[in-house]
Amino acid sequence: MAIVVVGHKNPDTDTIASAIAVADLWTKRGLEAKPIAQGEIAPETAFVLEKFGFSAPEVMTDATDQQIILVDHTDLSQSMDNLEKGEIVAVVDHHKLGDVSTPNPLEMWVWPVGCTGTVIKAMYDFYGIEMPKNVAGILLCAILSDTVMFKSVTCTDADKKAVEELAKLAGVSDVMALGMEMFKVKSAVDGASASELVFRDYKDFDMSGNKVGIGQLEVVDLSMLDAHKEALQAEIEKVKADGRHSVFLLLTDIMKEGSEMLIASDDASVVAKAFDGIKVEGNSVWLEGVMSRKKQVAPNFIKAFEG
Ligand SMILES: [Mn+2]
Repeated sequence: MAIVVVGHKNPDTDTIASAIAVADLWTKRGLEAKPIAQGEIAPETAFVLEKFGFSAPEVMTDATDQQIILVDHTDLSQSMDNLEKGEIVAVVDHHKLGDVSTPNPLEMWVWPVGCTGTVIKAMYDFYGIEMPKNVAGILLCAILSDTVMFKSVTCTDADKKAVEELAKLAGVSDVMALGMEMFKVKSAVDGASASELVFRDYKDFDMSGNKVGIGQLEVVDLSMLDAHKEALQAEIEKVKADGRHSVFLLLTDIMKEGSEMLIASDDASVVAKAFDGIKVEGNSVWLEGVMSRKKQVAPNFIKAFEG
């Protein structure tokens, strides 16, 4: 039975591209493996797969009796059902170590870089296996996506170097043009409801006993959202009213490299506390240079709620 290679729930481009690439690498090492997904793929990922001639991996959610390789996550909450009834044989990731554990030794490749794709490039090199052109293409896109075209604070020199080499392998001459094309697909907001947009990339946090939601929409140009802002504000007010202290929605402009944050809160003074006394006018604020919820927003609010 083929080893299943799986990324996190609510799959993004890195998770899907990494599953496909690692399955290819393992199969070429003589261990049959197949990529799977825990759910439907996002429009950005569909664009990337189509561009390089792949179809979406089969959806599978139960790990019972499977041999499994985890990519792009090690948190039980993000992984397959019944993971303990399967056997994890390898992990390839770039996040903090989560809470999975194994009874047997395993192969682990976990690096503090901007994307799992960067780790996988190094694995092909390590095993001396030639990477197919189309695999190079999707890994290249995964790195551009995860690092927001090198602008995220999570991006490292290793990611940039991997992109350079992958672009050669994939025959992509203009990496930034490909990235823009991809982010335009990701930015598409017309036709989506306010609720879909708020929850497209949304996480709830427990901050000193307060339930706080933070969503994020990344677009290539904030003006794309002008017609939607009122509805988005109304939607986050609604989400807040459902048992939360605050809901924040980051509207991230990847070209201007900053975020407008829409605010719905029982006590909006936490925003000034979180961001050095910044002045809030009405229910939104511009956060210059802020693009990462994980590194530049959630930790600030966690501290603000503590104080
Ligand atoms: Mn990733």
